[in-house]
Formats: sequence, C-alpha cells, structure tokens
Amino acid sequence: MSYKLIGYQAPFNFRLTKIRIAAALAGVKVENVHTDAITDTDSFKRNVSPSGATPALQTENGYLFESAAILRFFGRLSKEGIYGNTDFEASQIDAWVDYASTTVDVAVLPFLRASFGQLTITKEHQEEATYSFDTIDKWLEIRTFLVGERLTIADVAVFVGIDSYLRSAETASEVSKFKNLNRWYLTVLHNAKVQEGMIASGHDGLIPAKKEAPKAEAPKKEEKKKEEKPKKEEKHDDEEPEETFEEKKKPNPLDSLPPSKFVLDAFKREYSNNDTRKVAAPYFFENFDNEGFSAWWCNYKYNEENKMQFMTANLVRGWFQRMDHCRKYAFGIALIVGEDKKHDITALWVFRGKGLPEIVTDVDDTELFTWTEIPDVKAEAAKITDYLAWDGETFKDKPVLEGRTFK
Ligand SMILES: N[C@@H](CCC(=O)N[C@@H](CS)C(=O)NCC(=O)O)C(=O)O
Repeated sequence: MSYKLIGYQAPFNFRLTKIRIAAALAGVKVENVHTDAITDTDSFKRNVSPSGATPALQTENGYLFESAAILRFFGRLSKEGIYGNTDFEASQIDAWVDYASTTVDVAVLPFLRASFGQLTITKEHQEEATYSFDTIDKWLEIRTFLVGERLTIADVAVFVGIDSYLRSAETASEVSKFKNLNRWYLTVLHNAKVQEGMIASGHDGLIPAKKEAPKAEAPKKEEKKKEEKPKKEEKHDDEEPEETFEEKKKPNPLDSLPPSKFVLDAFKREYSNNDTRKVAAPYFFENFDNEGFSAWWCNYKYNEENKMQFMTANLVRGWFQRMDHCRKYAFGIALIVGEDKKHDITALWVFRGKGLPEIVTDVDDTELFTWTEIPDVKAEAAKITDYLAWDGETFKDKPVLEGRTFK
C-alpha cells in the first residue's frame, strides 16, 4: 500500500518531516502531494481536514488529519516496536507525543514564525522554550531514549520540534547547555531511518549550522550606518566541545594562501558603517585583489518554482546558515528581485582564493545556483555597486523586494 501525504513540502515543515521519519521507520512508502490550491475548498474541509490545515494522509480506508495522528498511524503499522512493545509503553509514548504537540511545538513555533519575519520573539517566548528544553533534559538524565530502550515515535515527535528550533532560532546555541538533550538529539539525528525521512522531506539532515549571536541582518539601506558588535556567545565552563552542535573543522587550503592586500574584514566594516555608493563601493574597487580573491555572479536555477516571498526568503536564510562556516572567507549579497509571486534570487559573492572554494562547493545549496566568475570587477563596477546598494539601473525591470547580506 502506498500512502499519499498531503501538505506543503519544505525543509522547515517539521510536521511533514515528523511523518516522513515515522514512515521511514515503519518501512512504508509515502508519496507527497502539494496541495496549495485544494485545501481551502469545502470538499477538502468536509472530507479530509476540517480546518483545511495540512498535513493529511490519504489511506486505503480514507483520510487522516493531524500530524500526531498520522505519526501514530505509522507507529501502529510498524512491526519494529516504534510504538512500544506493551500497552503501557504505547501509553507512555502517547504521553510524549501529546507533550510534543501541546508543549514543545507550541514553545518552538514562535521561533519558526520569527524566522519568517511574522513575529518578534519576546522574553516569554524564550522562557517557554528554555523551560521545555529543561524538562526534556532532566528526563533524559537517566535515559537514552524518551521511552524504553530504543527509538520510538515519542522521540520523533519531540525531535522535530527541537530540530526546528535549532534551525530557526537566533538563540539556538542555548540548547548546547542541555547536555542530555543535546546527546539525545544527535543520537536521533544520526539514526539511518531518521536521516531517510528527513531527506525525503527535503531537509538536509545535517547537524544544524552553529548560530551566531543575534545581530541585525539585512538592514534597510538607511539603517546600514553602524554595525552592531556581535555579542559574545554565552560560554558555559562545564561544556564539552564535542557535545555541541558545531561541525568539526577540517583544514582549509585558503588559510595557506599568501597574504592579500584586500582584507575582507576591513571591507565588511566599510560596508557596514558607511554609505554604500559614496564609500564602501569605491573602497571595494580600490582594494580588491584579483589574485587573492574571486568575485561571482550567482543566480538561482529554479526561479520559476519560487512562490511566496517569505518562502524564498527562508530559502536564502537557510542557504546563508549553511554557508556560516565560510564567513571568514566570504562576503555575499543575495537579493530577491521582481514581484510578489514572480521573483528571482540573484546574488553577488566574493570568496578568498581563485575558483569556488571547497568549503563553498561542500554546501549542498551551491549546486542550486549558476556561478559566473567576474574576471575584472572594475569593468563591471556599475552592476556590482547596484548589488552592494540593493538598488539602481540593474534593477529597473525587477526591483529588489528584499535582501540579505553575508558578512
Ligand atoms: N495540529 C495540526 C496543525 C496543522 C497546521 O497548522 N498546519 C499548517 C501547515 S504545517 C497549516 O496547514 N496551516 C494553514 C492552515 O491552518 O490553514 C497538525 O499537527 O497537523
């Protein structure tokens, strides 16, 4: 039997990811159906999901809605004990699945919405999230998994919420201090079936990129006067580095390049603190070192698939997050240009060294873009300046809707 999973597939849709992981654990095949157009119809609300919300699942016996119910459905189908081995264990699992829906997801959702610019995180949001992490951390002090001795759908339900927080919250590094939660998260993440489900849901399945402390990103041009000094990340003396979410660093050939007269950090400071057209752009053209650096035009290959602007912005945000380890060697501007439901992603990047560095080609997103090296930056000064300034002749036909700076 193949099931049809109805919902919008996107890496940040943790409800869909939850179901995909359960399906992988249960060994059932699930086909994804995108349903932007049909969920708001009377027929969908009468027969599939009363509020029109997704995910929903089409089965041979009819439809199911509520992601937790679908999770349980696959749990029951599994012969692998992912819904416990006794009735009592199954009830313990129910308790955690409910806790995930009523407490963890509720605490984490504001952070996902904030990452789309839909709300601003308050002290109360942060306290609620921290509280829920603390409760799980204490439970895991003497346990490997939430229930029993093996991975169950209880772990899946809680995992996707924590994962969503780690990828969307500016304060994600906060989770590292909950050592048991941290250890459990990595155990679940590294499970082969969990990986299979995550990848099937469009998620990269990687350890989340380490977040920088909160700072003003993508400031409006007029606000681009002063760069806020990045706040130091909270350090905890008892932290063991190998237990954090940070990816291990490998030696980088860019570190052994001969010194360059173009100091990327100095340019970033000029760009953050001064008028772009009058100061930062001229600084760039005067100092750019064509031997020690390369500059690139970069365009998204699948612009025709862009739909809602906030989703495209989220795609760019995710891309920049996954580029985080390149910060010392890269500067970039990504712009969403065009109109609301018909827009493109276009970017300008500057990298240390010649050719696309390995640390950049290692990022999965890199192959979603076409890359064209700019042989002589001065020859393309007008266009480069427009990108730096997020306006100008270049965007006459497709105005800049929003942008993000990688610096
Ligand atoms: N409790 C529900 C929540 C479903 C939900 O809010 N889904 C979102 C997308 S992930 C949605 O469909 N929102 C639009 C709507 O509610 O019409 C579940 O876990 O399935």
